[in-house]
Amino acid sequence: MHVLILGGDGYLGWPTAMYFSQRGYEVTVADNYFRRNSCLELDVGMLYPLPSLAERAAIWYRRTGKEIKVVIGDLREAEIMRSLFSGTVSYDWAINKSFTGVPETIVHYAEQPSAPYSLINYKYANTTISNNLLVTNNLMFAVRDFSRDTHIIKLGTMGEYGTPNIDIEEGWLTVRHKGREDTFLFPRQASSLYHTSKIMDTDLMWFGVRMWGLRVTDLMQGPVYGMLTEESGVDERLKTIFNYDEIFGTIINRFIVQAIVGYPLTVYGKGGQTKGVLNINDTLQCVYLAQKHPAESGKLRIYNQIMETFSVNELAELTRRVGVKLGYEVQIEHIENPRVEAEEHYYNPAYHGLLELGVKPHYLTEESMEEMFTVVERYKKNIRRDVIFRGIKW
Ligand code: USQ
Repeated sequence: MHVLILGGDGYLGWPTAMYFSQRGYEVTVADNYFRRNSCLELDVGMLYPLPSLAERAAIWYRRTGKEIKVVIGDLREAEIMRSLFSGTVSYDWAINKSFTGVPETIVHYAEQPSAPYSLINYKYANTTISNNLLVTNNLMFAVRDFSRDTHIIKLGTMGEYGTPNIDIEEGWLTVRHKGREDTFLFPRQASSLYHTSKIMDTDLMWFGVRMWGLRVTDLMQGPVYGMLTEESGVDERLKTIFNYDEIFGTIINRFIVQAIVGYPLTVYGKGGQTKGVLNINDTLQCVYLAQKHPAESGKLRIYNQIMETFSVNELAELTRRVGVKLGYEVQIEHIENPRVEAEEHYYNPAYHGLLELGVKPHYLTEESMEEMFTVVERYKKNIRRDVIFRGIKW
């Protein structure tokens, strides 16, 4: 089985590559270093430095004897995407440089993933929309033209649904209208341009499914937290990228860093915003189980990829409790919300599909948060207070 991971250098991409490799899959990763380059360009820092993707693959090979092939390239260029299927690809790192063959599964993470990034100004909005849509479209056509049976696992996001005043279903809604009934994609109303680009991705894939019988799984993921996975334990240098800044850091990771450096936890507005969250190890399980049980051809299968829900206030309170237990003085500050979003809302998403596939959730507890504190503490001297909050306004 060959798994191709697009965006294999990112926060989720690299741990996913090791996870599949560890389980005996042939793995190829492709990435253009968007995330690292943006961290440099925007000067947002990261908790610790990272080896290059080729260095990571070489370390992984030395430690486990398993090969992860690396392609550095911009997947907005259709020919680079197509080379991954046609066999004309040139690997930037591999033990065996011959073509592995078309992938049976593709995990598509090759997206600009940040809501604040997408609203810095019109240029960053353009980068978000052009990157996310072009890569998805290039992928769709490559699969259509070279390997229609390949299963595409695409990362969507819970933010596509917004915060409707009804229960959120897993992707689809059956509507009765004037005595007739049909099933449609669940209504979507995103609150950032990043999230809007993800809605458009879904629409592209839904088109490919209807026209050409592609098989697609869309994983509607909530904010992910954590950094250690079983495979990253193999070598200190294999840890994934960890951002705590306003642009690329997600809320739980950010709050832990803030608590450690004595920066008052930045709760935006009233803090009643509620999100479905998950541990990075659960992302890996979900993607793996989606691969094991692929969508049928001609089907767009959608799962809500969250394990539990918390409001921002609850997350801040949990961080404060854990921080105080560990001897930190943790303040919580409600600051003016730079985003346009509902700060108090109804939120009741369904999320049983992945549990039925067999995911065993790692819940967020005081103990699991304490473990994250102990890892972040080791890098305390690297933390830059100036990147924690800049106030990118919607
Ligand atoms: N928030 C604060 N204080 C902060 C940072 C965030 O109150 O310092 C609030 C935000 O206003 C928001 C919530 O916490 O209501 C979550 O913010 P976030 O930055 O953790 O997450 P978000 O911008 O929604 O995006 C992240 C990932 C994205 C993924 C998404 C899943 O960056 O790639 O798709 O989570 S979801 O939010 O379910 O759409």
